This record gives sequence, C-alpha cells and structure tokens, in this order.
Amino acid sequence: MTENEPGAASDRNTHSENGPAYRSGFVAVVGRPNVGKSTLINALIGTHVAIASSRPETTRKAIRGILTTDGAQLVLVDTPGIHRPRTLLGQRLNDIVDDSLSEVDEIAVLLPADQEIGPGDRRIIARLRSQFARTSGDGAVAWRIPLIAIVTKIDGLTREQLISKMTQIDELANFTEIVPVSALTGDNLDEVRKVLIGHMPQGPQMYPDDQVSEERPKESIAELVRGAFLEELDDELPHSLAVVVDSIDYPDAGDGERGGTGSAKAQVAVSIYVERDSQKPIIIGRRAEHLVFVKKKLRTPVNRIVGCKAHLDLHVKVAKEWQSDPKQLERLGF
Ligand SMILES: Nc1nc2c(ncn2[C@@H]2O[C@H](COP(=O)(O)OP(=O)(O)OP(=O)(O)O)[C@@H](O)[C@H]2O)c(=O)[nH]1
Ligand SMILES: [Mg+2]
Repeated sequence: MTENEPGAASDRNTHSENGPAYRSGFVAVVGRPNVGKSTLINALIGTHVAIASSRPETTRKAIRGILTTDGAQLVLVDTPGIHRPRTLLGQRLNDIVDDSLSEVDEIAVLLPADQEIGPGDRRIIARLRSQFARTSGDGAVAWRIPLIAIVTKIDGLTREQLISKMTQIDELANFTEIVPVSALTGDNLDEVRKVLIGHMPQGPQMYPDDQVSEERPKESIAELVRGAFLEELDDELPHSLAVVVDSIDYPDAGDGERGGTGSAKAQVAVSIYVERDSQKPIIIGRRAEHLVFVKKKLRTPVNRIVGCKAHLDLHVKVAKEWQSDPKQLERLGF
C-alpha cells in the first residue's frame, strides 16, 4: 500500500485501532458585534466564560473557552465584533480579531437569524476570503481551513423563515457547512458541537478535563466586573469603562485557619476607569448603589476564582479619553 492510496491517509487521520481518534484544536468565533458570539460560547461550554450583553462591542479580548468532550477538546476563541472602528480602541479590537485568526484550525462565522445579511457581514466574508481562500487549478475556490456558518438566534423564526435565511447564507459564500442554533433555548446546540468537532483535525487533549477557560484570575475578575456594570448601567456609558484588577492579596495560611472557617479574606483591588470626571458619579450611583450591587452580585463567582473568600475593593478613576489615547490604551492592556 502506498502513501497515496485512496482512503489510506484519511483512515489514519480519523480512526485509530480503538475507534475514532481524539480531535483537538482552535476555533475562532467571529461575526459582527452583538450577533451572539459570547452567548454561544458560554452555551456550548455550559458555563460562563465570556461576558455577553445586549450592547454591541461587549467583548474586547480574545477570550479562550475550553470545550472538552469524550472524544475532543475545542478551544473556542471569542473575539470582539468586527466593525468599522470609530476610535483607536475600535481599531485595536479589529486587530485582536486578526491576531486570533492567525493560528486556528477552524473558523465559525456567526450570522444572526433576526437580522438581514448586511454590508458588515459581506466585509467579514471578503476579509476571510483574502486570508483563507485558495483557488485551485480549475478556478474553483476552496477554504484552507473549514469555514462553518452558524445561524444564531433562531428562536422566534418560523420554519419557512429559517429555510429562507439558510438559503441566503448559502448564497453569501461557499461555507463548509451551515448550522442553525439558538443559544437562548439550547435548540441545536448539540449539532453545533458535533459539526465543530467533526471538522477538527486529530490531536491530543491539551487541558485538564475540568478547565473551562484560559483566563488568569485577574483577567477573569476584570471581565466579570465590567460585565456586571454593563448590566447595571443602562445608557451609553458602559462603552467608556475599562476595568483592571491591580492585585489579589491572598490571606496568609495562618489567617485563613483562624476560627477554623477561614475568616480572613483575599483582597482584590480593582480599578474602574471612565473617560471623564462627570462619569464618575454615574458609575458609583446614589449612595454607591452600583458599587454595592456589583460587589454583591460577584461575591460567589469571585470567591470561586480566587479559591477562598474574597473582598472586592472597587476604585473608580478617570483616564481621560482613554479610547483614543495610545498610551492609556497600552496601560489598560490594549
Ligand atoms: N433571542 C436570542 N438572543 C440571543 C441569542 N444569543 C444571544 N442573544 C442576545 O444577543 C445579545 C448579544 O449577545 P452577545 O453574546 O454579547 O453577542 P456578541 O456577538 O458576543 O457581541 P460583541 O461581543 O459585542 O461582539 C445579547 O442580548 C444576548 O442575550 C439567542 O440565541 N437568541
Ligand atoms: Mg462578545
């Protein structure tokens, strides 16, 4: 049997003596702002790894969520929504998407069922074409890695509407596969997992079974705090927020044992930056009500991340016009 004999290579790639081989790799999850990327990743993994909100441009970093099944491990890379940037921050966010596309095994393009396909979607496809399309000798265009279209938010659509949507998406590009889903109701989530795993190359398990994210404690807590404020504040202000966890001070081993129940707490120092002085009181709220709400809401998840009881110390600060200032952006981690 030669290397080139039909079937030989593919058999070796997908099966071992003990059944199907383990598959693993990276999936970039891309799409316009607000199409449901972060919500879908949380639903696929079954736990909260990325913040999601009704406001566009919620995600600002390539958060890596880890989905582990019996036969595969996928690293789902959440990305900021691709959009026309209005600020330096916007440009940086688009750059983050470019970076996260550079070394992936598969791309999931999300298109929302409740909106028409628009110029934003076409721009994204054009960009992916320039980077990932390959024209073969006979002029046919193929993708260098699988490009899966995921039709999100299908709850609320009739069957006819969904079929028509799938047809339009099929005409948008020659996707490797198109799969509809509702992250809200869980409808077809299993199929999305199956499709994404099915197109992964063979590879080893990279993370322990119970690890759901690659974020470090400081990063996870900063995102949780920003997410809680996004939820609590109902105007344009959330866009002006940047959150940095400056330090986590763990109690000494001796302190934790005092009284037998671990009365000493870890101290988590958090800076919340706004763009202007006038925004500070809005973030803090009357009688500090927003700070109190956020601390209360995050008590349990922060304790879990830190690994013991923790006290969140929230400081609201001003970083003048940070979204357009290269120095400030760098300081804030962009
Ligand atoms: N009806 C419905 N709403 C959804 C679904 N998935 C997400 N949403 C809502 O869509 C909004 C945006 O969700 P996100 O997951 O934050 O979207 P995103 O694409 O990550 O947004 P950016 O990070 O800003 O690019 C939120 O209000 C979600 O609740 C779904 O399956 N059905
Ligand atoms: Mg997001």
